[in-house]
Amino acid sequence: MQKSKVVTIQRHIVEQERLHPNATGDFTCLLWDLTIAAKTISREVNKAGLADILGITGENNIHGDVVKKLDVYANEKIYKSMNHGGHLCIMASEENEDIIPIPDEFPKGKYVLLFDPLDGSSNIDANVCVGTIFSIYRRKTTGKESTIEDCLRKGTDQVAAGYIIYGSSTMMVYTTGQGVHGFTLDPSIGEFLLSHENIRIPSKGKIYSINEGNANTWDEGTKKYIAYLKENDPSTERPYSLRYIGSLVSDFHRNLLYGGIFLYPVDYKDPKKPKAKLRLLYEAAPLAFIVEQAGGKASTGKERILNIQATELHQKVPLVIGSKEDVLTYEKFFSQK
Ligand code: AHM
Ligand code: MG
Repeated sequence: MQKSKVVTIQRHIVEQERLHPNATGDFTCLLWDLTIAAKTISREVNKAGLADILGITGENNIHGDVVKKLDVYANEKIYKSMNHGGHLCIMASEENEDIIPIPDEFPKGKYVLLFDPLDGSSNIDANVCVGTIFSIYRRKTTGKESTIEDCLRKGTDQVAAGYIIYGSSTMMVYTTGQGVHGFTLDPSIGEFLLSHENIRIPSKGKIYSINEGNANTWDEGTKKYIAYLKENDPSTERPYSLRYIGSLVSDFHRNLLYGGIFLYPVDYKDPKKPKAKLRLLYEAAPLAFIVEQAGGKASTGKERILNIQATELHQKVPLVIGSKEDVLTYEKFFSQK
């Protein structure tokens, strides 16, 4: 006899919305549209090695990265799935320099969608997991047209956030502020089924994830913290193991389930021009919302990620995210540098 009930993502979203007495169903439809885009992207990612879709377009995106065809595909798929439902007033994507308005012919809604269509896509030719990250806000401006102000937000204002990981199976993980829930796509029936209810990140892990090739560019606090993790002290479960895929969603997802810490600190190669890599609005803030809902923590080293007010669409921030105790220990090292 099967013990657990089968819950589709659709049913789960509806049940979550019922917890809000004034809900109109709009939000449920929005998330539902996103799952359709996710399924289509999953299908394309899975057959990437077969089709001519694999490879580069030859263009560079606004960050100077080489754009892969699947990035373009995922970006268009999300845009086209989300632009006509009447739930959104504006969108922004890692792949577009400016805000993405809803075309005039379609109804406008009260939500804002920020997304990274295919994060980690530089790995895709090697069959490494990639992911889509999304963040949803309520509209803030009241004028006829939604503006960039609706996108430049503080992470604490998010009403939902999540990611889809295209891995050995495709999973969607999301939060609406009532815990973090994971769904695995059953390709035989084309449905995301609840597989990880109320995910909690262990308060301390044994894994650290950082690009160690950049060690010479780190600040002193980060250098000392990573050296500390490598010291031998079984009573504190050190040395930690290094696991770095170089695909944020994959590194984050593993640490969310097993515990651990992911770091992408500022690069001080040119001390006059310190550089962060990851983007606040559609990478750091949504994952920070998820990790906090799972009992973890996300920080720049000195500031809670969710407290940062965005001032630019593609703003970059240092990101230290994962198990609460690990991030707290990092913050201690960082403050003593
Ligand atoms: P992308 O949005 O262009 O894919 O870049 C973000 C990716 C993250 O997935 C990953 O954590 C990071 O870049 C890896 O960077 P690096 O190769 O410098 O270690
Ligand atoms: Mg990205």
